Amino acid sequence: MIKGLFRISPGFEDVMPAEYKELVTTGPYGREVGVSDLGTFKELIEEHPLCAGCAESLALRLILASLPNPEDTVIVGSTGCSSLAFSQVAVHNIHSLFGNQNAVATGLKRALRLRFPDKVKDVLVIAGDGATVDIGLDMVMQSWFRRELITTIMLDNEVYANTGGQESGMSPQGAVLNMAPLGKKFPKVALPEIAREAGCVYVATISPDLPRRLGKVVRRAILVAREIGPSYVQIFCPCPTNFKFRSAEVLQKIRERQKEGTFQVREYVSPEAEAYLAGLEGAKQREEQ
Ligand SMILES: Cc1ncc(C[n+]2csc(CCOP(=O)(O)OP(=O)(O)O)c2C)c(N)n1
Ligand code: SF4
Repeated sequence: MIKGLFRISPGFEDVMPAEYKELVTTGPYGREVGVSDLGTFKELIEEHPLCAGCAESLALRLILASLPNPEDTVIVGSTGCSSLAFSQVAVHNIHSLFGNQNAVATGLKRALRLRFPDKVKDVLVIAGDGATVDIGLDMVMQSWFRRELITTIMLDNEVYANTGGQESGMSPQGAVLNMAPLGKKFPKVALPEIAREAGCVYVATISPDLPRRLGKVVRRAILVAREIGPSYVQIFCPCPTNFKFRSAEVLQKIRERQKEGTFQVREYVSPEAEAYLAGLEGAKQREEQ
């Protein structure tokens, strides 16, 4: 995978929209970028189809700005709101059938290791909570049990948003949704704890309200998945459309939930992953001095 793969087919240069041309020419390649460089490169076309104020789109932008090696990264998505934006990002991606994302990512990662034994290729799953904790849970957990070297990111908006508001395993107890009018009867699934027990060497919960921390978490999750084991990141992304609050209130909602303790920023790093990251992060600091 090289920068040259992102190009406009000859003959179509004149008809492609200006912002797509910009995506092709100024993607996050060829230099090291991070969350604080957002705006100096193009990672996602502005006119993506997600709702105004959607926290998933915020999270997606921050993830795309945090990839340690975007040229050699493939994102595996799944059906849901976030998948609508994947045709508009500047990183290689594959759309998988709803719930199959970790099985597809497994095959892809193994194939890339065989095809490019001397190169680092990062495979990253980005999917909604319905795709991860409900329909795809079997494949998600089996990939963790097998210690597949992939990173799984859940965009947790606590609802099946794309199909109009059914409850998911991640909806909080009592949540009333368009298609759960009586309120959810049981609590949010503790997927971070399950991930840890199932073999993930790095697990974190985070939100787009802490952009730099989110960037660091995504980077660490991808780096450990290169050599140590699978990693899981759960990003809290409240959905204004289904939970019926104003677009501008998204970050405020996250802070309210943090204050009441129903959303917490957490990080678990296994001792082996800790030692590995300390080596990498120490070497980077020495380089920068
Ligand atoms: C195999 C399959 N089953 C069901 C659907 C219908 N479907 C499309 S999107 C979606 C909900 C996605 O919810 P989630 O994963 O939480 O993502 P969100 O839309 O909330 O971001 C469902 C059930 C589908 N497209 N394919
Ligand atoms: S329905 Fe919710 S999750 Fe889906 S695009 Fe709109 S705000 Fe985002």
